[in-house]
Amino acid sequence: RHRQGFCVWFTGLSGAGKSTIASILNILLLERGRTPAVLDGDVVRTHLSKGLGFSREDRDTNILRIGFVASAVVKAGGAVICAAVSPYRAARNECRTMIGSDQFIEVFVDTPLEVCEQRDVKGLYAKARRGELRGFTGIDDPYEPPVNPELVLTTTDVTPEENARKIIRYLEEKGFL
Ligand code: GGZ
Repeated sequence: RHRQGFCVWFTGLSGAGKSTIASILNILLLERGRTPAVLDGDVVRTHLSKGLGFSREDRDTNILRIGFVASAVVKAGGAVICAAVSPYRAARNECRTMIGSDQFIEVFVDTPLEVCEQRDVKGLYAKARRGELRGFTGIDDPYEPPVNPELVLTTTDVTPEENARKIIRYLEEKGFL
């Protein structure tokens, strides 16, 4: 059976909902007979990117490592889901080039900063506001939204399940599933 590799690349602020949608997407893909690799920024930072911080250089290193692993999976015909803040456009575009633009599905999880901050699941926004955490994305560090993402998801009016299904629909339309 012919199988085309692909990478679903989530980008968005901390607390935007990337990991939640990614884990539901993982389940939906499993139901369709795919067994995706999942590269979550938070998790990658405890293994592959252990010791890296949040300077631009370290973030870029983290993102390019994720992109490299993703490109290996895609070249092998696999499915891979990446979920990191990935705040810099240039690094995301390098990953797009490494993976192949046709196989790279950039998904912008467009949750407003105010909403992420209200959710503040990990209390990191509060810390950043108090000045206890420096260089926090969206507070005192940049986030560069994608210019031409394959998909833009909003999360204030759409459930994570619905958003994951939107991605499935996109993958079906493009012939990946
Ligand atoms: C942004 C930070 C920071 C700073 C710690 N800026 O909600 P989370 O907790 O789980 O997601 C964030 C995660 C970001 O790691 P990534 O590997 O996705 O970032 S990047 O793509 O920029 O390399 C957040 C936590 O780590 N975190 N400090 N300063 N997020």
